[in-house]
Amino acid sequence: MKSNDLKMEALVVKSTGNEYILRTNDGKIIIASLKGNFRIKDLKSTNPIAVGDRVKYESINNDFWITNIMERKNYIIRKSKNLSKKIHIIASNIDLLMIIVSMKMPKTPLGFIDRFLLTAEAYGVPAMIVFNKYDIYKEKEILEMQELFELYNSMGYKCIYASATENINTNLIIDELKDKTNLIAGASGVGKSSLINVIQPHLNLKTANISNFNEKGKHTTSFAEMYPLTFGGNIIDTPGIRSFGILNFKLPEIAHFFPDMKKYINNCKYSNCIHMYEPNCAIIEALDKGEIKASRYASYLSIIQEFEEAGIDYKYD
Ligand SMILES: Nc1nc2c(ncn2[C@@H]2O[C@H](COP(=O)(O)OP(=O)(O)OP(=O)(O)O)[C@@H](O)[C@H]2O)c(=O)[nH]1
Ligand SMILES: [Mg+2]
Ligand SMILES: [Zn+2]
Repeated sequence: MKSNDLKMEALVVKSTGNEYILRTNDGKIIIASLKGNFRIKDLKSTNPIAVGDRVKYESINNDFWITNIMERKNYIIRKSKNLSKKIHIIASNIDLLMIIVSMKMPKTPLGFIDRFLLTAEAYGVPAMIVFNKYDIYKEKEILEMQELFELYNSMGYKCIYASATENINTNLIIDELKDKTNLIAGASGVGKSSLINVIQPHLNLKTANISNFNEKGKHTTSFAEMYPLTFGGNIIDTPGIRSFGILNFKLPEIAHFFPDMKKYINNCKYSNCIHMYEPNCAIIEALDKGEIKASRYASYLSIIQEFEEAGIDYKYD
């Protein structure tokens, strides 16, 4: 090992597909490229290097080249937009996944929340939920939100309600983010970049009104990017997505990533039960008794059906 090896280590803070922005160990920002023969074993992703990766690099004639990627602690993926067989790594080495949702303008469907949580469980990333835009909720949304707090708290997911525009509870968010590498994710227009701007005003991230026509976000943020937090830690703003993906899991494993179902699995008659048509299924019984919420089971079913439609036993969603 050369004596300057450590100096040549850096953190990937942004990738546009052909160039990589790195933060070096001494805090400098440099732009690096990937050598043509760079490969990562075992992962069919469109991007071999993602935000959050620790890499080694070398400098040749003032150009920087990434030479190695260090082992990932974890990562979060989504299905690639164009190539359905491929996946896209959103970010790696995450300490906290903060899922941003909204009860209105735009309303986040429960299925989205459950898919985000499923992926977090599958890849071992601690997750919590922030209900943003609290300032515009009426009684109906507040009641609905309270039910969701109860549901998700009972599974161990912390929930916070907040408002970026009215600066409500952003201090509670700061307490969660401090000294961690945080991935901020959620649908377009829920206010991810707006929340980050309240927490770190100097970043001045681009935000945009949601469309009046269909009350959807306009995909304002286009690349995931990591910023250092002035109070310690890092924050990754991401483009709005509908859901994450999972890879290489077998159908009977899926319910293990639903903490509210997991506790019943051992009581099913068949060890490879997928909790749909099997007799003596403990999960169906719990559902009938109201111990498992119908919305959660519906999310579970939609994921299983997608896997089945794909015609193989395991697949990303
Ligand atoms: N009323 C209200 N509006 C908010 C709040 N937070 C964000 N907004 C508005 O929602 C719109 C979308 O906010 P963005 O921060 O761009 O949303 P985003 O999640 O980053 O969206 P993408 O980058 O497209 O994924 C903007 O018009 C914000 O002003 C909030 O707490 N309350
Ligand atoms: Mg944004
Ligand atoms: Zn079962």
